Amino acid sequence: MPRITSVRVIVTRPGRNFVTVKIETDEGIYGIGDATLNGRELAVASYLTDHVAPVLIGRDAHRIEDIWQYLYKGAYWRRGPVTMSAIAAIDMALWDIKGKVAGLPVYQLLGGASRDGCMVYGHANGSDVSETIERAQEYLEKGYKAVRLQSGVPGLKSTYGVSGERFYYEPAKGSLPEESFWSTSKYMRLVPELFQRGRDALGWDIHLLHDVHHRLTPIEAGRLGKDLEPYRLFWLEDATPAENQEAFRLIRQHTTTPLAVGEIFNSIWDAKQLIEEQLIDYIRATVVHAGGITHLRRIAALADLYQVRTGCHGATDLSPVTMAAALHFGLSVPNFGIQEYMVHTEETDAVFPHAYRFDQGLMHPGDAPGLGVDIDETLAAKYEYSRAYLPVNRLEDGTMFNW
Ligand code: GCO
Ligand code: MG
Repeated sequence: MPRITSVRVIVTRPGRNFVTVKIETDEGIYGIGDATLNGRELAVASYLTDHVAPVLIGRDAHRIEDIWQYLYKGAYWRRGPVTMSAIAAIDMALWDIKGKVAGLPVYQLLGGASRDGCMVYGHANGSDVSETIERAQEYLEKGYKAVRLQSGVPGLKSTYGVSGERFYYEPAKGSLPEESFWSTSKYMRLVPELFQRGRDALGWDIHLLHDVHHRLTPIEAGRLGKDLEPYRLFWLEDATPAENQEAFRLIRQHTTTPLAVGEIFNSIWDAKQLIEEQLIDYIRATVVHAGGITHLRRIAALADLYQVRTGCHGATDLSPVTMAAALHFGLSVPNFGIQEYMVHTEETDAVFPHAYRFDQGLMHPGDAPGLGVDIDETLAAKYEYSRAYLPVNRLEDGTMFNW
């Protein structure tokens, strides 16, 4: 039985900030987990170093469920993004260790492959509709089966999901938050045109997705979903803020466009009503922000009872360690739907060498024992942390709004 001898936190910035936990054991085997919480990284780093590491030394690394329960129930203060990202990182690292000890990739420990690979979607972002479609065409050429369309909105200086980069989208920047401005009416006029022209140019064999990024009221979301019905979206994401789960009842009354939600959820309780009332079609909770593989499996098991499928968050602020863990989870879980995939920069990939691979629109975690991802600590040490914030968003009259 491998005993935990050290729990270390590694903060690095190969192009962007990442927090990684490394658990070492007396048998020489170690595991790693992602603890990155975009824009609030050091809070999780401190939670792990100051409060979690001391209670893990000497424990049996194989007791994943018990350690999960110990950290969740034992803190007394349950849930929340900082706590749940810290627990997630420990959980990932312990699965990594168990896989390495067994000599098996983690997906084999989770019941084995339920499919050949995990369908992923890429991000086509353009400053206008034509540019977005051009980028979507590039994804088609790369073999993607699904792509998300986001376009700049005429009359708005900047908008969520659009960046100057071709395949990277990196919203966290600057030592203070950037301010962007929003107009629901301008946006609502643009999106149906985006998808009409998108279908005309890209055809019907590709899945199309869109992220509203929490910016509509439920009745506006109902209207948008209805307007988009002719274009048969794979999903409409984060149509309205989801703290109030009941709000989705109103959207459901008005549209059959499939709904996805949950990238900011951190526990099963955030999604319980949404799932049980079948108010959503896809749950976007991720390994890193929702308590690790152990807790995400629990969420997926609940979702499966209601024919809700998974669609895990996979933006660039989720490190390659999360990407690997998400693919082991996705390959094995019965109700997998799709996985978001934004390629990392070369700098990031060099710090986190990994076994997962992309082929013809599907991704596979590879067959290396454990998670199949590592951290090059010497290289990581060369990139110093620097504070970066997600943007904030205001209405055109200056009112603070949802980003
Ligand atoms: C997505 C997300 C991201 C988040 C980002 C926050 O669907 O990929 O909305 O773009 O905004 O990951 O850290
Ligand atoms: Mg999103």
